[in-house]
Amino acid sequence: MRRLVVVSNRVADLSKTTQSGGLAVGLADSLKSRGGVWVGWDGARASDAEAPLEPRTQTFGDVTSVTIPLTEEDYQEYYLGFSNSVLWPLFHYRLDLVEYRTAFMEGYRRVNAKFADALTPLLRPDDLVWVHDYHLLPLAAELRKRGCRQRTGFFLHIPFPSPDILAAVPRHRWLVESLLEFDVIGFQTHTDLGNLHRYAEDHLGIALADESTLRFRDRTVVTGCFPIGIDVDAFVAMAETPVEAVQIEQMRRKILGRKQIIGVDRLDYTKGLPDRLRAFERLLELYPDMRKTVALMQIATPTRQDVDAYAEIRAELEALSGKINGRFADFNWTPVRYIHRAVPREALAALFRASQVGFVTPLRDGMNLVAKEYVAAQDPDDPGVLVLSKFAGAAEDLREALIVNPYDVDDMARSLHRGLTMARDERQERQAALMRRIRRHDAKAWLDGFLAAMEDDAAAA
Ligand code: GDG
Repeated sequence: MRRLVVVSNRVADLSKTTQSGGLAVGLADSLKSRGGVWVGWDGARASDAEAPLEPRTQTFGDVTSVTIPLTEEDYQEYYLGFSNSVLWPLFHYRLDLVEYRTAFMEGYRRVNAKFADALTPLLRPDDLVWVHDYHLLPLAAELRKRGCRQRTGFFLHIPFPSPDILAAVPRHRWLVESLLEFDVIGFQTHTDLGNLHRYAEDHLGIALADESTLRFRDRTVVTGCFPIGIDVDAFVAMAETPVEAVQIEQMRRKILGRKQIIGVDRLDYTKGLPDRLRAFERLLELYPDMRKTVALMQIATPTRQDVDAYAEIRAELEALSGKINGRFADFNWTPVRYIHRAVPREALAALFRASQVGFVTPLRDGMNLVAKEYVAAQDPDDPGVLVLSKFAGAAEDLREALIVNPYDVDDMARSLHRGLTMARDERQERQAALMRRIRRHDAKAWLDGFLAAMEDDAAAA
């Protein structure tokens, strides 16, 4: 079996992955089973005075982690700048939030070159190099410049925008040409895949060789759709494990005949949080019988607080939840519970199970794992209803959810009402179908599918 080298912006803490759950576990397991290396930034920022900065290597059984230090300048230009103030908003169709500066682009190239410098001496000839996400689009190109000929794969966790949106950023052609230096390129959805194909055709004049491959600079590039998923059984088990505080709260609600809608997101402007709160407010306006009988719990985990746009959305949400509570709250009922903190994973799973609606309304999202986690957490006998944005990658598959337009507050309010009043047999049918879907496209299927595409490619070479 070929050795796997995973490269991502940050390296998961390999000593802790059993607790943290999610994707890191799947990748770490895969690394452990075949032996491998995980390379990424260590999260620290060193001042230039401390240079030269060397990568740090740690070994955990058969897995080696190599962390690359960044300077304050790298952090500002590569991470906060090009990655999170240009590519993140651009790829989520938020041209209004893109803040392009030439220095950001230069920092981005410099850090990708730094990653390539650290990687090159580590690589063995038959390694599979699997690179993750928008921070590292040009990494294969940098590796090729250094003479590396290993098989490289790239998976984009976020959406790939339509060609006209992408063309709004300077040097877009360079970005896509760099991306095409990978041997395998994977996306979350068919929409994203189609967007790359259209860009290649319209801007680079490259026609598809067949439905998934294109020829670029005398090489064959394999492109595909690999929807990411969760470890369903692990999440089911977690949701079935009692969490006392959640159980007590659930009993209290049962006695009072109250229901709960839940939202869980990183506090990001792509997640559609202000309109989600407005939709809940609209529910209370349109259906007065819902007042005092339903509450919204929104957990919004702090993230990227050094980027201005994130401070703005935080202030907006605090004002909105205060406004809704001021308008509707009663002495024994608080309509919105807004939590701006990270919550332990076990508590999240229990909260999902104890909530009658999972409210997932991103304006754009690569996939959205919360939608899948909400489904996995439900009691099959008395399941809740998933209300899901049509612009989440997950909506391409999870068709038995109530699909909504996250820009249409009335549409979301009506779907909330429908979910909260849905008969048990319809809920059971939808739940069973959704469970089948999240099992078919789980974390293992994603991992195995992508690795097989990389290995196939190697076999074909
Ligand atoms: C990117 C793409 C794509 C959230 N709050 C807490 C917490 N979480 C966990 C959730 C879930 C994960 O974080 C979030 O994953 P999502 O997929 O929903 O969203 P992004 O973070 O934006 O992820 C996305 C994903 O990459 C994978 O490819 O699906 O489209 O944007 O697992 O449960 N976990 C804990 N406490 C919290 O407060 N423990």
